[in-house]
Amino acid sequence: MDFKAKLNLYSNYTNKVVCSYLPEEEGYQKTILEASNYSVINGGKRLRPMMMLASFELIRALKEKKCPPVESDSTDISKQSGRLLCEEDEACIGPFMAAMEMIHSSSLVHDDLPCMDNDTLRRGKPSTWAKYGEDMGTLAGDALMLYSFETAAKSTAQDKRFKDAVRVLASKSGIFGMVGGQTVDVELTGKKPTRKQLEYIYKNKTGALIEASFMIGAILAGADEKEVEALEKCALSIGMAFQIRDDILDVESTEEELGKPIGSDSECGKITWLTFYGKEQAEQDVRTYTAEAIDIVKKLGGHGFLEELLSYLVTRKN
Ligand code: GRG
Repeated sequence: MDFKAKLNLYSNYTNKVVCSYLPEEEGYQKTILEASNYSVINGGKRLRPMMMLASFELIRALKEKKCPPVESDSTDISKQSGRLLCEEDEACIGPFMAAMEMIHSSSLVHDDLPCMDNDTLRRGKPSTWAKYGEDMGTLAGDALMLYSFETAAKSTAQDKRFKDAVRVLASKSGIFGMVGGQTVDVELTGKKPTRKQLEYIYKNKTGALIEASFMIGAILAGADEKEVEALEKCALSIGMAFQIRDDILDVESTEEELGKPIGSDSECGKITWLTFYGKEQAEQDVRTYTAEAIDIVKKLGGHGFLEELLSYLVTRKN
């Protein structure tokens, strides 16, 4: 199977799992349910839950000393039904995959608000606040953030793994993760950050959820502390590469391709990796961080699809 076919398989399956946990749009609070679901269903590459799934498969294969299912040419379930996990595994990790995408979506909803980036376009469609109003946009972000934990609680993971996974989900999303990174990003808008501050922003604002995705996938598959740490490091490199590529796209892409206005960083007065280090160095850094991440995956036994996905992200167009 070529990479594009595998990517289709993984993203369709991930999307199905994520959407299966979205709440019904009913009751007096229907508007907020619609606004929350709109922000999740409204496109999105599903990269974080997909990475969580790949990390789960990587550790599972390492533990079982066999190839990840999608790479195998034998009678794996994916070829028969487009399903990548058996029912039991899906009940364990599925709620966390959905929870991760909900937190990610809630961060995009809040990031687009007038008090943050004031963006009216997201994934080529009106951003949530632009469609539902600023009040409902704010509430939709709040609602999704909390519903993600309600969803994670549906996991059938065993006690210790469940507790560890929830702890990672909360801490990487919060003050010592994404919220921390966004705080510094907002405070330094219009000012020149130091290298350390810039690195802190990228590691936390963008990297933290990617780290959580890898770590949770690994924890649920039974990884030991060292394996979780290795994947946290791997994900940090991916997060750095991903955000630097995002900076490049903000300058080089088109609104049509990106699904949101380009040039928004400089318009907001943000110093990015690109403006700080220059285009050549930024492109080199994307390649170096990605190579570091792939090296860690290989050292843990390798995962064909994940390695290809990471290489593909170096030149992603949206
Ligand atoms: C919700 C707890 C909580 C806090 C919100 C506003 C905020 C705090 C954080 C903003 C974080 C942010 C927007 C970081 C940028 C990360 C980034 C590059 C997102 C784009 O990710 P893609 O390309 O998006 O995976 P799609 O559209 O594919 O889902």
